[in-house]
Amino acid sequence: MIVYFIDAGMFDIDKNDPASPGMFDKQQKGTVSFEEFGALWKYVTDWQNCFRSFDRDNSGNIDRNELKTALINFGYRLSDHIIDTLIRKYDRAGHGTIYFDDFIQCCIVLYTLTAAFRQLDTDLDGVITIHYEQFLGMVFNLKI
Ligand SMILES: [Ca+2]
Ligand SMILES: [Ca+2]
Repeated sequence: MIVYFIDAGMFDIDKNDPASPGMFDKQQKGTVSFEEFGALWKYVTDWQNCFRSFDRDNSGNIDRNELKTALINFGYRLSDHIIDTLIRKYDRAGHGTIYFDDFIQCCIVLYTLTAAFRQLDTDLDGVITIHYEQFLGMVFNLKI
């Protein structure tokens, strides 16, 4: 399971990104010690438990309504239009549902994009005005 994630690019080693396994390689040796593996394992099982709790019908994947409930629980207020967009983007099999690793990816990307937006939305009204180059800089500097 873990090897699969690494292959999928989920855990790109980036020491500065808290959402990457670099955070488990505390000694920055490029390898993961037993303790660090424990932390990594906990990270994965936490995600698994999170996924299972939102997979209401135990289908092994997250459908549209399950995703909506999950994101509301995480504190996001997103329109149905955006939920549909997320499903389309992360629905690898084309069945209108999202698998475990795609669910994690979806959550992390959403978190990263939201954090980047929030930095510029200083008055927290959900609106930002940025220049073209600011936008490009923002997007290309994202670790997604
Ligand atoms: Ca389900
Ligand atoms: Ca604003």
